[in-house]
Amino acid sequence: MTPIFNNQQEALNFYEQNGFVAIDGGIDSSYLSEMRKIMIDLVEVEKNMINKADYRDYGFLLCAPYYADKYPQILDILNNKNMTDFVEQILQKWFILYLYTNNCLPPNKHITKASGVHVDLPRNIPDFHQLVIAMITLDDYTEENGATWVLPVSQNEMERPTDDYFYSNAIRLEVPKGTICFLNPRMWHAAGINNSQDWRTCLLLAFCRPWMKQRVDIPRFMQHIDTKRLPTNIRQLLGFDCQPPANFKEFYGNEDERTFKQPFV
Ligand SMILES: O=C(O)CCC(=O)C(=O)O
Repeated sequence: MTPIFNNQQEALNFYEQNGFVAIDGGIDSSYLSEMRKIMIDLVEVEKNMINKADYRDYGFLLCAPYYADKYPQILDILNNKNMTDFVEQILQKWFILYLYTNNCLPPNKHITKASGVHVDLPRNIPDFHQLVIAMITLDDYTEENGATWVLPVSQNEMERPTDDYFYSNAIRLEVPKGTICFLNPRMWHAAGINNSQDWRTCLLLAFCRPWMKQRVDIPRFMQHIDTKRLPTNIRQLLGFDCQPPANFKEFYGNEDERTFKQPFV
């Protein structure tokens, strides 16, 4: 079994060394079950909506917050302090969501786009963290249902390892549901093959610096939703406060007057 950390500093040390770490998410099991069902339903909704013959993203949602009108609980995970405290140690204050998706592995050996050996970020900036990925397991991850393969200490390797090397040296993230697995996006990894008769599900959140562009423009994706009443911390994480300043007050004003929240440089 993969070690599960409760202490943030120990978890951070393990992450920095190995390129991944698993922590206890402290998440209510009824929330996990509810989200599992919602994710599996939405995977079908999105597939039918995209309706393309060459659709390769089956099992993956382009922007989970898009569905927060019907399923507001999708946003509740953003209040998880175990997750946000850990990410803040790496990306510092005012980090935002780069992407909020999932990777649900369909039953019976269906191959998904994450099944091959890959990294999630093509660029490497030595000694600088651009993104942190948080994979929140909604099922127990086992070898049988496709627990993720990770290659420890591979986050600085630019070359893709051969499949032979990868599968002889990588380990599986065998963790219970409700675990938050943090992945350095430069670490070589692969989703496993789901040989079971049921879905293997998770939430996948990627966080970036507030001055970076999101993978998709989440605030514009949510235009059909009344987001004004969302709590400030949730709006900030969704990227509502990261517009560059457009006038003097926004640049020089007090922190709470600014429409963008990012450290002064
Ligand atoms: O679902 C998994 O096991 C891994 C997901 C992954 O590798 C990805 O989405 O890039």
